Amino acid sequence: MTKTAFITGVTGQDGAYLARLLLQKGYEVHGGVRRISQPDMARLDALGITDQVHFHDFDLSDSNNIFRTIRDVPMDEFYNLAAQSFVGASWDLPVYTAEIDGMAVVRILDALRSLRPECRFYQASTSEMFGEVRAVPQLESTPFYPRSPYGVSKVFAHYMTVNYRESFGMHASSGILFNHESPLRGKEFVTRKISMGLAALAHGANAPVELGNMAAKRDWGFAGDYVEGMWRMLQRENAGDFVLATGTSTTIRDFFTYVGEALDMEVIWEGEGPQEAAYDRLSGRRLMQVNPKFYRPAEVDLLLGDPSKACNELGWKAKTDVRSLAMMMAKADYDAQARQLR
Ligand code: NDP
Ligand code: GDR
Repeated sequence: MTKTAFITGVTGQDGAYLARLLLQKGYEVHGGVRRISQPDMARLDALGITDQVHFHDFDLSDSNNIFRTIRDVPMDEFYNLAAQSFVGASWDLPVYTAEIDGMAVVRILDALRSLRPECRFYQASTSEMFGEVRAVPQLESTPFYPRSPYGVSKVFAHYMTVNYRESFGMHASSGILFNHESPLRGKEFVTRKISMGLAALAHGANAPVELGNMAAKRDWGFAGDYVEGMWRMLQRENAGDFVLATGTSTTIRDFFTYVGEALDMEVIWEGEGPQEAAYDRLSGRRLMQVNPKFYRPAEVDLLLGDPSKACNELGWKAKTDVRSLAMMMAKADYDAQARQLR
């Protein structure tokens, strides 16, 4: 029998890749879309699947809408990927972030409990819950110490997911995913900012890429690999919590260098902190300068995940290393900009 999935945040990076994966597996895919003046289907269009997804008006800020959607849309699996997902914005939008990334998750869980107790649930948890470095590498049992309103809201949603599983026997899983990127990544996130900015410089633009803290380290994987892990969590007999990560951590600085190399630049570094700058040895051009406005009020310095549990219990492993990811994103942005310039 055809399985049916509902994806919140279907227009986002992960939503698009997950929708494609589930369609390939023969699912009927339903997606929640916010009512905005011009709905943006660019990611689903890029994957060529827009006309295969059933769309529904859906907004996490409207509890009645959440209830009616769960009552009316057929669903065997519910993937909650929608969020105010930009950590940097969460200090400016703390209450909104808490509502959307925290409270709305209880509303979903409670509606599922009442209306569809058999429906399997996936919550998009995050390595940002680890926050301040307490242990390296980080795994399912590492204590949380979130460092942003985003991280705090996600910890609340994570424990609500655990609580509904333990209290009501719901099949509710939480994927603690480390950073995952792709050519479909939002333009404000650091990897995409770098790949777009360096691609523009490779095409002859002059403006160096403006960035913040270059020393932070992240465990970066490819989003296309990670959605497979989400799906596997819901196929298990028992729900649980799983870290998905590559097991390798890289500074922003090194990611920048990898993207530069993919675009035939030889990146050299000078200065430190706010004075730090990058140049291309071959052309002598300045590639990067620090703009302190991109520093965060509190930083997460080092994320490095241990995905052993996912590997052993889900048979999941990240297939794309950070250099391949940097190359994939550099090439995609370079080619896209070349098409625009034609
Ligand atoms: P994106 O920012 O690309 O996508 C977020 C999605 O949520 C978009 O479809 C957006 O819709 C939707 N959305 C935002 N606010 C609302 C709302 N109020 N009601 C309904 N929908 C809303 O995020 P990603 O795909 O990168 O991430 C998916 C999830 O995984 C998020 O929950 C994120 O916090 C979490 N996560 C992501 C990681 C990563 O590295 N990518 C790592 C760990 C966790 P619209 O198109 O209208 O903006
Ligand atoms: P993150 O991703 O906060 O880890 O959250 P982001 O790419 O925004 O930042 C990563 C690191 O880069 C540093 N940085 C900059 N970041 C941005 N955005 N812009 C800059 O100019 C810049 N310069 C330096 C940041 O300070 C930070 O240390 C992502 C999101 O997808 C979350 O939703 C998800 O939960 C986590 O990954 C895991």
